[in-house]
Amino acid sequence: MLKNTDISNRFISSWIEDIAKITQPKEIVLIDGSNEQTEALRELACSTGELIRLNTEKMPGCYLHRSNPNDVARVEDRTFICTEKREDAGSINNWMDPDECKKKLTGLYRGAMKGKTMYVIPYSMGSVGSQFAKYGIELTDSVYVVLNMLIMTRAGKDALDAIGDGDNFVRGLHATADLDESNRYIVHFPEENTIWSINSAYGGNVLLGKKCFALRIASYLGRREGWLAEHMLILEIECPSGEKKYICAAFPSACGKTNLAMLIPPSIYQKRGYKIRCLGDDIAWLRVGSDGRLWAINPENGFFGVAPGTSEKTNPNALFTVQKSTIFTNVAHNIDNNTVWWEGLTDNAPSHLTDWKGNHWDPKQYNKKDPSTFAAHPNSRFTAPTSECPCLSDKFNDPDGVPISAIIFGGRREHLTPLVYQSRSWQSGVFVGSAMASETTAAAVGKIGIVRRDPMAMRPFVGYDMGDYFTHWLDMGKKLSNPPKIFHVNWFRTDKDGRFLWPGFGENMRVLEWIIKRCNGEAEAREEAIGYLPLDNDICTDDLDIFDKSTLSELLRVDANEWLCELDEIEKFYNEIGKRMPVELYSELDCLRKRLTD
Ligand code: SAT
Ligand code: MN
Repeated sequence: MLKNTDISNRFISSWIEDIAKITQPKEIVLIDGSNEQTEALRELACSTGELIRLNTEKMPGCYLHRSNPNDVARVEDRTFICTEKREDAGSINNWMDPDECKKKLTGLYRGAMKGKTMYVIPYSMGSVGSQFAKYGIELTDSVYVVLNMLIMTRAGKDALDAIGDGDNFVRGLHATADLDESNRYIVHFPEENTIWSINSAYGGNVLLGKKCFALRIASYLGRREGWLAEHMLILEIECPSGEKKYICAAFPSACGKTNLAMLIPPSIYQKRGYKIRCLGDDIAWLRVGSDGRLWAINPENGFFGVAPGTSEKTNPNALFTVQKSTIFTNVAHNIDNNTVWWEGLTDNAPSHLTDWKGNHWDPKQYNKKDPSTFAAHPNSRFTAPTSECPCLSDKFNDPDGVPISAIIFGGRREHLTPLVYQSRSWQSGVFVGSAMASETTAAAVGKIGIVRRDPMAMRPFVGYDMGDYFTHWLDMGKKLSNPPKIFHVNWFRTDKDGRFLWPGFGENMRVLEWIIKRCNGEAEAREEAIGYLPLDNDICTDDLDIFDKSTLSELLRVDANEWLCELDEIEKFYNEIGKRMPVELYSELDCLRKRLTD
């Protein structure tokens, strides 16, 4: 039944046979990564209406896809970690008994691919052959998933060859089924290197190389093998001296990782010779190098970025990237010129739009405060190849990765956390990461704008117990003779009228400069209970016309009472994590409480 070539690896072929017996596809097609096959699949998707080909002159190789309106974001309450023992999944994750789960889902998978093609996608996370690389195979009945995976991962023959005759690959199974929300499941069997997904066809639920493998399964493997899989962007800063430094930064979904990773420095910084280049916007795999430093790669090969808000002003590099070879999901369609639009792309909407659900869009109905009136869905996305990114670092494909000087944690907080501060040590940096919280966004189904604890921006993505995860972070620090310095930033602090105090976007370069100077021992700091903060003149505000120094003082203010309340919340969260919470972090918490009350 398998088309193209037969697969000689018997672990793969017998697994495919087993799955085909259950799902009953009419045929099975191996994805080889060739241009011919990819083009034929695009044609097929256009003929069925799954994709709309956009203006070939203005946006060559670009397509629009609309997902089912009930299926527009990750579904955390339907995401499960199925370990043999419940306690190994931890108290933060949803858990199901692996046997029970398989029984239940096998029922749902039975006959789910009848009359359809099952595609076999071999893929590599990381450059094929790199010491960081890990391999997977996704079986799916969705052409949209295949075309996205071909952008997001290194998929095709090379990955299959790299797996060779072995059994060391992640088995991913996805069936669209009938998109029934009440039977939507995203389940992980970390002990068996296996992922099952059903009844969704959207983003992180179905592009199994991304959150499911590169974070949930990989974090589990990383703990076992002594490395880290993190929800982090990676960027390169070229300093005026020509020296290049690398930074990782963890922010929850839809908090500006893509924007920071592709930042264009303000003109005064450009004149001084600063350049920023991107290595990744979502995921980093981190290993201890033989030099005692932490080395990172981005295991992905594309960007699955949030479209709304992306503009010539906020992220010109991303906008350039998505002009070619990009799949847009749930953005608005500009029917006059067959291009795309989303809120924030331009100040005014074009006159004739079809909204993300495929209906005529009436601009008169538009209400800025009501996302249900938007032309594009707030979590609409672009899937774009890294190769189209004009500021991609030439280290992107380096199999050894890049050495990391600084790790930044950040969240979306109206109050409390200052613009930037540095932790005192690796251990206190792990505390800072563990205590992260952020207001929720449209990237996951649920209420928006609620503060929730989101340690290391990994709450939805750690494939095992959260306490063990923190212990693993502490252990990693012990193996690093030259660890990165750890910082926390907050671009989202507001004044009493709810306006953002900090301009953000390219201006974040001013904060990055302080961070790099701290790493180089070139900037002073004032010591506060929570860590080290910049002295008033150490964040450059030249050329920031609408900005006065009192705003900066407000941005860097630490309010002991607010922090004491926060510590109570952190402690509650630690208690929720339970008995595997490392004592070191409770002791960080106690010491901070003491410093704040002294
Ligand atoms: O849908 S994804 O999980 O891939 C995107 C995100 O939430 O960061
Ligand atoms: Mn993400």
